[in-house]
Amino acid sequence: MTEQSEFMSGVIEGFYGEPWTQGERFELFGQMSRWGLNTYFYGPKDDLKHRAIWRECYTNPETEWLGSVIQECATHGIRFIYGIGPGLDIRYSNPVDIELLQLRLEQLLSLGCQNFAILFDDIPDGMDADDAKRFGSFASAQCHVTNALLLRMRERCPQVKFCFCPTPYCGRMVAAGLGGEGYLETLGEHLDSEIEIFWTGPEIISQEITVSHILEMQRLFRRKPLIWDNLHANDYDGRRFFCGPYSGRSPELRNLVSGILSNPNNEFPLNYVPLCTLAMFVHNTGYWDARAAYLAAMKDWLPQFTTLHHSIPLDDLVLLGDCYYLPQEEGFHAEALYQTVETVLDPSADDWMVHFHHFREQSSRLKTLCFRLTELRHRRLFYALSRRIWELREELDFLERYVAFLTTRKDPKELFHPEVHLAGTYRGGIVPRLQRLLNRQVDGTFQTTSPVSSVP
Ligand code: GDL
Repeated sequence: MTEQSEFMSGVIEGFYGEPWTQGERFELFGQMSRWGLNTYFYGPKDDLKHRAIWRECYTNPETEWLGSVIQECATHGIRFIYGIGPGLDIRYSNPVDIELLQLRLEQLLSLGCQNFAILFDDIPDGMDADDAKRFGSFASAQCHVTNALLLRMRERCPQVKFCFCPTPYCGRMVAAGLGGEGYLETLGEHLDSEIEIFWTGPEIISQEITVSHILEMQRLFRRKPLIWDNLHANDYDGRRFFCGPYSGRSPELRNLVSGILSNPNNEFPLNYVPLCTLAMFVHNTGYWDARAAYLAAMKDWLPQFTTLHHSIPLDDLVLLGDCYYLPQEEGFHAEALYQTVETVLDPSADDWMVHFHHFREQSSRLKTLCFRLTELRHRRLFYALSRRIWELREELDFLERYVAFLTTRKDPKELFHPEVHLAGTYRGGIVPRLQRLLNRQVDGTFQTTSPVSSVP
């Protein structure tokens, strides 16, 4: 944001859960400068001072490590943005709260930070009675606090730049009325025109962000939106991670937004392909082929997969990556595997034997790979993968046993009683049990497994 016109591209450390380590951040900055990504935004939801106790300044040891992050960004020519989220309990009409926010930002300013983000995402949708009386609307209250802070910080340092995250930060939230009527219009009108506004697209996790959607947001915001992209975030589902390519956004978008920042997987080592392909997307000229970008990035990632005894072939890594591709899309080979399993589970399917052999071959390839990954030299990478690939291996093993049972059973009514995958142990626990009470239909709606009349 040193140059208003410079397109921001990079990374948000903005997920729920354990923040990255210093070592991981420094590795990230090295990658970013190699790939030509220029912005890093510090805003981990569970840094207590980012949200829960935002009124408290950082201690000396904390300022030391934050200062070194800011320095390291500067060394790599990366813009550092510090985010603070006071929305859980701020009193918008209380001048003391604005003072405290100012103190927090001044502490960061003294460490060399000039870019700030004030975040109002994921907070209670309502205000204290005094605030409501004074401001009338949520949006006015938030604009008041943010504009006031910008003015005060400009007095300290005229170069400071601000970003703002609205309470409804995607199309679906606006449609649901979050933040109150006319929230975005008020923002467009009253938030200082130099402040960037974050937007995640039509959804929190947007499969696609179209040009027409962004044009509409530009109109409402009266400025270009700044994309906070949750495409590769996985904090909402601990069983998954996403290493598919940056996709579902057309290259024209780059002229219509002021930047694209990705809030990726919690596990830092799993972000190589997501961030590498984001960089490719940002710098791409001509047709954008997400799959080709993915395959190229996978090839670059492969050297991190050296193991004690075996080398991992690129094709195997691609197969694994395809199993953990994108939130709403499996990669090509994982989708093919799924189709094969579906066919194999129906013993009356045409060419059943062909599919059966194909399944056995793919499954054994994946299981061997999962085993080999346990010997990765890059232990952080293995630990990031470990629980997920354990589950994958277990599930394939279970399927293999089930399919073998299908081939040997005498009576079609005979039931499968696995000796290894014991009920209550395998896929046990309160969450899977609760999940089994509701069945998801193909159209996305849910149905209970037991007949229920309407609630009295
Ligand atoms: C969110 C949060 C973000 C979180 C993400 C994915 C925004 C603006 N806020 O709602 O911190 O990581 O979803 O769960 O996206």
